[in-house]
Amino acid sequence: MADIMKWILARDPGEREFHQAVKEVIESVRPVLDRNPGYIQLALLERIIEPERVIMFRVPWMDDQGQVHVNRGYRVEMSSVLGPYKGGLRFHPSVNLSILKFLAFEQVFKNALTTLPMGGAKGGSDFEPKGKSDNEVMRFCQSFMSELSHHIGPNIDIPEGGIGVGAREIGYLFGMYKKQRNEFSGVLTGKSPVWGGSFIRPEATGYGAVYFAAEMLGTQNETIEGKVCLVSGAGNVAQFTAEKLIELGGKVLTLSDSSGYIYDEEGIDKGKLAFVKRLKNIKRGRISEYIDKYSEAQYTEADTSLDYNPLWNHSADCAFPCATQNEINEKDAYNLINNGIKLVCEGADMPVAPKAIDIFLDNKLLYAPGKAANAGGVAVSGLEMAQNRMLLNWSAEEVDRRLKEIMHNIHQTCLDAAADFGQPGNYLAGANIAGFMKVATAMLDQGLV
Ligand code: NDP
Ligand code: 2IT
Repeated sequence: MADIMKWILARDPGEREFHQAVKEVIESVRPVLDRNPGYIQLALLERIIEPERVIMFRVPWMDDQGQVHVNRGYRVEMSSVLGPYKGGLRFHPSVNLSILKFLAFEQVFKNALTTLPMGGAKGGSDFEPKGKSDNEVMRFCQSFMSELSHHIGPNIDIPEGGIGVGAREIGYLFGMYKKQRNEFSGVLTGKSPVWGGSFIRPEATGYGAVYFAAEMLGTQNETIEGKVCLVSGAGNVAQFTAEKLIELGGKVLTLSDSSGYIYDEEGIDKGKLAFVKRLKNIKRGRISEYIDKYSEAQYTEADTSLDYNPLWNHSADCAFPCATQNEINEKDAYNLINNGIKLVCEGADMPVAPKAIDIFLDNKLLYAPGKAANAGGVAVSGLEMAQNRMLLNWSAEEVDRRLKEIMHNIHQTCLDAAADFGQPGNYLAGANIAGFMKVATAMLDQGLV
């Protein structure tokens, strides 16, 4: 096992986030390999951590002043053992191969946990959509898709949104794919329900994370009602996490973006959340503008000289990190615990750093890893694919009912796998083991390919 880490450190030097994601899974699945020593000779782990295919391409585009820019586009097709490649796109200046390999790797196990037939992939670009006009974003999306369209398809690889890629970008990407291929198909998910999307897809990741948290609390005969919650981010996942928490009687105190966070002691209610949605999704503004409207709240600017994030240093019951990777470090973990936190549920991918995870597990907190807790998003993408194949649309109630059932089943699967391998209540071990076992079984069935 140590050899595998040594191997990828030498083979992929500098891919810090990818190493972090791989190490976590390898440590969790050790007992599975002890039970199945044959997996070693078959190099199952080595095969799982090597992407089936990586596509990298130039994305030239012209801004509104006529200046040409060049970005880099990627699609990491990690595994197709359970179905066609499936996973989101991220447009953010920090995007690089390490980040997309970590996300594609996580996606393989996440998608396995949904029980739907989907392989794992992730793509994106180091393009910064913030501050760009709609026309600039459209030209970028068209250039990106003019290349990506050669590599994807409804039976091959089905991308979706993610950080920096929302309904607007999915529309432009779909339009270009359709024009290039002369084909109206379910090649992307997260489409508008007006032209082939599923109801509840925008809500699914956040709602699913709250359903998962409710399942965890249920094991201790508790509910979301009355729970004081810290939520980070102000994008898709954060908005719908907050929405479902409020609906179930929780009190949401915080939201954030990369510039800072707001703390509203009264709680962010339905009306205030509607303001945030307009601010972020239509006006494309900053979360700091919340206090212009609600002056009783406080805004704290992000301060990179601090070795902790003050958002996580408030008294609360539950924490929902919904922004990005590694947003809760060791110090934040201690701050959360000292402030009485009982549950940490990852809406984002890998938001809790490894040492912070250890602290939560050592303190017997209810801690849910993203690959289980935020799987509702990709699960409803799978339901969108199913609806596209049938050329029909289920009602919002029907999709929400299926989402709830899927989250219930993922929760149970994690608990069962953890208990089976001697770590009862450890959702991290449970998610990694259950996802890995499904992928490993399919790989054995399909031979050395
Ligand atoms: P959005 O782009 O809608 O929102 C992202 C939010 O996080 C924004 O508030 C953004 O602030 C903030 N953020 C992004 N990068 C950073 C950073 N480096 N530092 C601080 N804040 C940052 O993305 P989503 O809500 O879709 O995604 C959030 C997380 O959830 C990601 O980890 C994503 O991979 C994961 N996820 C998303 C799913 C989905 O269905 N959308 C499904 C499963 C997981 P700012 O505006 O300042 O950049
Ligand atoms: O991280 C994720 O699971 C997503 N961004 C959603 C992927 C998808 O294909 O729905």
